Amino acid sequence: MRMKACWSWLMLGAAAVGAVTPSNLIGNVSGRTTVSLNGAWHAIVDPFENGIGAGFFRDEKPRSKSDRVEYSFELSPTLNVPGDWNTQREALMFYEGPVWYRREFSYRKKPGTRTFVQFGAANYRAAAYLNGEKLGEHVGGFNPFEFEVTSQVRDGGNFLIVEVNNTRRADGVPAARFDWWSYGGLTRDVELVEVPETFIQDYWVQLSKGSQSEMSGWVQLNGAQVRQQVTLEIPEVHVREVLKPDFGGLANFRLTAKLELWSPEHPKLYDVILSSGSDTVRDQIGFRTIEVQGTKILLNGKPIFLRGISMHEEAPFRDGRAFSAEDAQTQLGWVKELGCNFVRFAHYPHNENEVRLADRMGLLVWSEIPVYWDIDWANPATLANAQAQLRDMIARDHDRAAVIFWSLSNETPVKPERLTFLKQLARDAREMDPTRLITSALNHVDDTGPSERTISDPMGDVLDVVGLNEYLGWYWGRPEDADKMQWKLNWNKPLIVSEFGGSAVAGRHGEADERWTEEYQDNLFQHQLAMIEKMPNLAGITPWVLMDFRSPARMLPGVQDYHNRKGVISNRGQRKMAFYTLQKFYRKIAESQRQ
Ligand code: GCB
Repeated sequence: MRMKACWSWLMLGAAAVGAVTPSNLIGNVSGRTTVSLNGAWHAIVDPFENGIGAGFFRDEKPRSKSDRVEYSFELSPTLNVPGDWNTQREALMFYEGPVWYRREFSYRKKPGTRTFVQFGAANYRAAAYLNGEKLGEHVGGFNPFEFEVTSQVRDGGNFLIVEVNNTRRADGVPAARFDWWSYGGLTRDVELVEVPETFIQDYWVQLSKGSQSEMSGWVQLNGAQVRQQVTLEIPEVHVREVLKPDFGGLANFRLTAKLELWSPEHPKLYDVILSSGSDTVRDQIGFRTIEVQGTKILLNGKPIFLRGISMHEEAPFRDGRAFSAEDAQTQLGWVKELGCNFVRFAHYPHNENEVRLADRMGLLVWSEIPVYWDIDWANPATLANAQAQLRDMIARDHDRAAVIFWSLSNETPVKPERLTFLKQLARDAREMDPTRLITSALNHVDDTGPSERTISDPMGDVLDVVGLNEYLGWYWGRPEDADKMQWKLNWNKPLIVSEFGGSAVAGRHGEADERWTEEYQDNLFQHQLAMIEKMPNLAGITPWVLMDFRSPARMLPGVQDYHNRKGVISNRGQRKMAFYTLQKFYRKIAESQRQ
């Protein structure tokens, strides 16, 4: 494998202005000193964005009784961070626009350290100010970003103000239409992170493509002393390497080790310790290989069938965006209960709790950026935005063994400017990560016979693994039509049926041909699974979807009430009949794979 320069050298267009890009490891590893800024933040809902002109970021107070200051954080109610605003106040459920958040904190500066403020995610645009001074801006709702505040943070009292705006935009990623809720707010953790003056910004510790014992990677330092040596240790296998970074602070390495490989049956993680100067970070990393051979996907050199499910980052039992370790535990617990070895995190990068838990539980992961349906393909700013979101997704999770696919897009229309756009993303992804597989969920098929469909989207030329969303029995035809349907694929590549499904209200029963009943959904699953088993090149499936989720496009009263009901589990945790049908199918497959 060609040694990869660290991301900082890639000029991919910035989704963050003023931030350390790509944002990734500064605070998300153990060994760092962090100060949580989670909790109650005062928040001003500002539909006309008056706060820019009025200077809300200065947090002024009237100095005399005649002074006119037409806003007050103190008098404005609070919102919890992390959390979306929509589900914290009824009046904000449908709100789209700016909200200004303020959090006061006291701080003691430590000599010889640098301080960053890190946001796990803010949907969709954010502008941050510390003590009245602008730190920078960020675009894109699902990736972490951080700003260095070493020179702005004060000994004693500080105030951090963030304007978050979830307004959908035609030139955004995603654009103005999508089938999920545009939850706004500081949706993931916010914290201060203290690091030494020269610190380990990022590292790549993974097996080389195709090798089960050779590791090639790099460590990137940031600071004044970037040529200071770096030590890489994996004590369990007696690895201890001393590395010398180049003038840019990048230290490449290549080593061999006798490793137990990570797999769903044996999700072995090793303690990895990196140290340089006074900085030490510890991580837990698994090692595995992932490749394609003809129509097969090989994990650690052996073919694997991916028994998966798609899921949104939607909180179980309560409403809103999921963010916590408990949310992840509940949802991935259900994924395991279904008998899955694979999960598709649709349609955007999910929070790190989910990815890290997948690593520990032994669930393979499909990770995706929100290039969804139609977007402004010909707009260079939209491309730069998507490139930055791809870069930051890879930056955060490139050391997670669980992640095997980077997905570039979902159900995008076939047209030349879209192909140019997605090809660029594929090139970027392969350059940043030559080890994982590139996929996309496609939905363009040709009618090549009365009961024959051919997957012919030209993106198939570009991908390693073809994803197909087909909704036979729901958006077209009847569930029984699956019995005679034949599928063809234009490439000798693995195929994953990345979506099929139908909606059912948990507890609503009726005949198998009655829409919205559990019986309809279950019947659809039975016919689909029988059809899919016979599909050519089939390497896995991720039916739509684990749990019911909020969607503005789903209005039918008494049935949807602004929820997409295609979950095999309701958002209150009720398992529908289709859950058990899928579970039975996966048991059968797992059994046949054991033999
Ligand atoms: C799709 C989309 C997914 C939708 C789903 C549906 O094809 O990829 O985001 O929610 O269909 O329920 O229609």
